[in-house]
Amino acid sequence: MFKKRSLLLIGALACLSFNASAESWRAWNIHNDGHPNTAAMDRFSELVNEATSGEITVEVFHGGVLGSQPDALEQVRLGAIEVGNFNLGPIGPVVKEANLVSLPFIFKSVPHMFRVLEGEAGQTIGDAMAAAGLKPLAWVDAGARSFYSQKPIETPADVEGLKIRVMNNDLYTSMISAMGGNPSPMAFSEVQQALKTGVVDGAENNFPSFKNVGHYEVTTHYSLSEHLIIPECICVNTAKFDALSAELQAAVRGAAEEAALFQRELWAVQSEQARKDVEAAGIVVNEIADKGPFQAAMVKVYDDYLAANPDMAKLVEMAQATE
Ligand code: BDP
Repeated sequence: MFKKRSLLLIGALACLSFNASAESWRAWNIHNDGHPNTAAMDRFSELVNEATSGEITVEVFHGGVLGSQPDALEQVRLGAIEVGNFNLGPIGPVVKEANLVSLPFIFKSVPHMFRVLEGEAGQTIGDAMAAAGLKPLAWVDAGARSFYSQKPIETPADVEGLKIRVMNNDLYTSMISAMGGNPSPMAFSEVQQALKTGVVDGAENNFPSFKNVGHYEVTTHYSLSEHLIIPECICVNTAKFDALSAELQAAVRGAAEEAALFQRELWAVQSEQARKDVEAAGIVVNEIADKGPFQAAMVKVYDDYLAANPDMAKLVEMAQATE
């Protein structure tokens, strides 16, 4: 009898110690099914589970149900949520260095953006994010953002007088103001209704997001200004990550890197498909042969920003000097 009891006790203790070392993480994702990042975050969760033999499990909450992006960023910084797939745009107000990517036309293309991130500038941004509690484990693709509205936007003058929704970052309000438009910062979840009811006249985003949350159902023209190429990250609360053993850190990082590669492949295919789908649904996509006037309008945005943040000049130069 005594023996049986102690065996039971040993069994229970073994269970407890296993549970004590197992961690369950929550992950934030703003997108719904059908968006490449949703599939990539699900893949990340599977890969973490495999690579850590179940020592870390990640439950992904899609559709922004854990909160708006600025709120979720705060929660990851505080450790209330462990992981997120974040856009670097809303990170700029929290981590100044991340604002490099929110300067309009700073990157020549998506590959150029990745080259900058893989170099010294990316290291500086990543270190500053980690110091703020948001450690980037891998960078993911978010294509280029363009304007959409009820009319084509072919020159900066077409933005004049329009109320345009932007993400939460002063650089985007300056960008719209520099063209004579009225910027309206707003949570992603509110944009479709705002477009529908005319609270805003337009917005800007990439094709997958334009399609996935139905913005194409309430606008008519998508104009290829490609004024912002903003990367995203799979980011983890720094303290949580740093507290892991070296093996677990390598496993989690490896899972994020693999999920990010998967995301980039999906992005290439699905962003092209999203464009075809919105065109088939009646959206007129207009090319902008000369982006020069948009770039010229942004000179003031750069001048004002760098006058207020002279310490950012070095990062801007690094990005511009990257081939
Ligand atoms: C999407 C990004 C998402 C942003 C959203 C927005 O993936 O993180 O919240 O744009 O415009 O492209 O708010």
